[in-house]
Amino acid sequence: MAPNVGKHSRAIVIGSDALPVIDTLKYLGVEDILAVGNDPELLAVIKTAYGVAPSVGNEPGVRVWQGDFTELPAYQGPAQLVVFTDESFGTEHTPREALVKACLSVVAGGSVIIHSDQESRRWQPKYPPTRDHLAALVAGLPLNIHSEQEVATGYCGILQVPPGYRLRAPVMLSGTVVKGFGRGSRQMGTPTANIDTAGLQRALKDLAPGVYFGWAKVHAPEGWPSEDSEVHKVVLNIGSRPTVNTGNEAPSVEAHILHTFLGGQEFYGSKLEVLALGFLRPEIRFSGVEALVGRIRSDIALARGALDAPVMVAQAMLLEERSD
Ligand code: RBF
Ligand code: ADP
Ligand code: MG
Repeated sequence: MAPNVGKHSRAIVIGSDALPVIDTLKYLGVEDILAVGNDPELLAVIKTAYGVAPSVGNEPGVRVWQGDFTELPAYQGPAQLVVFTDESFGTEHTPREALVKACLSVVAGGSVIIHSDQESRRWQPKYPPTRDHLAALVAGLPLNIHSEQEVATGYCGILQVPPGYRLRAPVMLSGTVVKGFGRGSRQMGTPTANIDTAGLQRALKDLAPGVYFGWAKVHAPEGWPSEDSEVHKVVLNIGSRPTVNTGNEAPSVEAHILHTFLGGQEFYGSKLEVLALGFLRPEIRFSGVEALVGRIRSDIALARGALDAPVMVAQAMLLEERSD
């Protein structure tokens, strides 16, 4: 069935046809399974069948969470595998929202499976998606279509999150730090140095809106300690900030540098170079600033880890060796 699942995998199974999928996963040796659904009766059946594991914690087991998958709290993930059964992919939320949430819930190299049995097809003619529809649904998301097939029990589409976060080629974004919208990302705990987009048009052609990580170098003001002008880890948002954008404010390129600057609070007007190396996720309209801040914290943790890889460390030299 799904590529790369085994004893130490965590799986999230969504929807009313979860039971047979859980059986299959148990058979494959998967011990840590979270069933997600709106129907309390089905979740009760699952609890009866598999016993009750603590709702959170490090003990593997079958757990249940009642609610809409798109609302699943981040602490329930991440998983190696997300399986949508039946209606869970199409009717409770839009398929695109379901896939965006799936990307956020699956580790790099993990899989997303869309499964439906023959029965549900009769009452849901638009499901499963056609190949073209599926291709349109994953556009811009870090998901590849691995396979799509009719199996004995119905339809099965397998999507995969690429195994690494690396961009095919690093992209250099360089410009002056300008004033942003003053909405107080500093109060959010994540000040973002906004790069003047005037000089970035060419580079931005290679980058879809979304969240990236890489290395950054600020040419800090005169008199600031030399550490401030060293190469530091960075998370980057490129896009229109749908969570907070009140109208049609222009897209921005904002860099939160993982360094506490010693020379002062701000460095507007300084030159900033960012080398984008990997894509983390698409931009999302969160339910509020709190959810956004929570996710940015995860982005920072993912970026820190990814940038420790020797291939990423080696790229930092591209900035260290540049002189202006
Ligand atoms: N804004 C959004 O509306 N959606 C996002 O998914 C989003 N992701 C971000 C990720 C990172 C790492 C950073 C630094 C910012 C992100 N933002 C996002 C932008 C955020 O709304 C902005 O920094 C503040 O509103 C201050 O301008
Ligand atoms: P604005 O809306 O003007 O971008 P922010 O609240 O996002 O305001 O603050 C950003 C400013 O904070 C940056 O332009 C920069 O001068 C300063 N700053 C201080 N520390 C950092 C950091 N670690 N990363 C990014 N910017 C920082
Ligand atoms: Mg900013």
